[in-house]
Amino acid sequence: MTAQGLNPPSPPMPDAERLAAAIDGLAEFHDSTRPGWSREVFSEPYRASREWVRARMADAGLDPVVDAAGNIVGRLPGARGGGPALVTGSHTDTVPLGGRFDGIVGVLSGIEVATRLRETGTVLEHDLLVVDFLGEEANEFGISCMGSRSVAGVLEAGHLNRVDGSGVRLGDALDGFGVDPSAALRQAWRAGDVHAYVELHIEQGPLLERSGERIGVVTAIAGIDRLLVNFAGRAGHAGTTPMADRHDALVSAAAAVLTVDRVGCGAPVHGVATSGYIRSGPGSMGVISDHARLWAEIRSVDGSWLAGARRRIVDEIAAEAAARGVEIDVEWLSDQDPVPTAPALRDTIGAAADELGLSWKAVPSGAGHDAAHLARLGPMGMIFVPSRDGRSHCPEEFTPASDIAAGAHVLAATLLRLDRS
Ligand code: HGY
Ligand code: MN
Ligand code: MN
Repeated sequence: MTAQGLNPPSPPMPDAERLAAAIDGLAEFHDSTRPGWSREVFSEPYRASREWVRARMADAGLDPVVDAAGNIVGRLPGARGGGPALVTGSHTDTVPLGGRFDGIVGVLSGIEVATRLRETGTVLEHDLLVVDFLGEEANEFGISCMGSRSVAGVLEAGHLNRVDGSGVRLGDALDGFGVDPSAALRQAWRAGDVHAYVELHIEQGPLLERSGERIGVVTAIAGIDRLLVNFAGRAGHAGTTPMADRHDALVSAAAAVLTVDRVGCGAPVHGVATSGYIRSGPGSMGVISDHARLWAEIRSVDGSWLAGARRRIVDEIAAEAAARGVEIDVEWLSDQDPVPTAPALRDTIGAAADELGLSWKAVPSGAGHDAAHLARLGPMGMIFVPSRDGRSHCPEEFTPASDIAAGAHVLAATLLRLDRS
């Protein structure tokens, strides 16, 4: 144990092969009937994988517990433990037909770093928590980051009444997964519980790879506004109804998809807009659609652009639908503001990368992360490693083991520095 204030001990090198094997091991838990890796929240592969993650944390001596929101929380006791903790982690659920690295890298690297600290007898002053947060990805409930919202105290009772495409309530889905929804609403960590939170994650975009830098020091996490637009038109015979007389819900929804794209393409700063999917009916070629639903999202690290884009999208969709005599109803499913990382942690991560001789650059995160919610509890920072071809949320998602190990090494060096701050 080194005394307070002296230079932190040299960060132990992660075991790159063990970390790569862990990533491969977790990748086994997926719906093998579909391409890529599908391990969505509440799915059977996800349920089975939670037991595997908990066992790995136990093997690492982290004495894991599953909290009231279903988060798996491992703890490496510090010399002056019991006070504000160092926290790292991420998520292990995937999008449908996703990849093997998004979120997974952060959870398994956290376990690897804790393992290396124990193996080298490097005792931190603070407790180190390694967390696998429940349900980070976007889902049909419209509530991502379920577990990190709970610990940050922003999982709300109203969220539990959201339903997915088949009408299941989020509260019932949590209950079926062994989570007590009401307890999940009441287990917020106190702001003083977190000394600092640092999350390692793949960039999921092209900036690092294009720059040739090894490490990304994240400046801000994009705000994400997700919306559901209901279109109500009028059914009719596809063959006999003149075009001018139609109130076609599906056509208005399709026009809305182009509106969403146009708003995103018009962003003068970092701003993007994406239509996720449409559901319409009655779903026969011989019938004009009388209802349609569009799920879409807009994102930006610039809060003022985001606010303007929200207004423009709704105004333009409404005007187009009105011109067709189609009525709309807009429900904003989530409105997560942009979250800057803590400047002090950016400096610490940059210094850690410098110490290890790894080049780095400051990058924004277009992706959302659990870290955006943990920022409510203490200083938050994120470390990125490159994504090949900038691809993610697809089977092509890939980051070489050497880059992941480098990211884990920077995580270790950052935690050691923060431990003395
Ligand atoms: O969708 C996202 O931004 C993240 O990958 N959950
Ligand atoms: Mn992620
Ligand atoms: Mn993701």
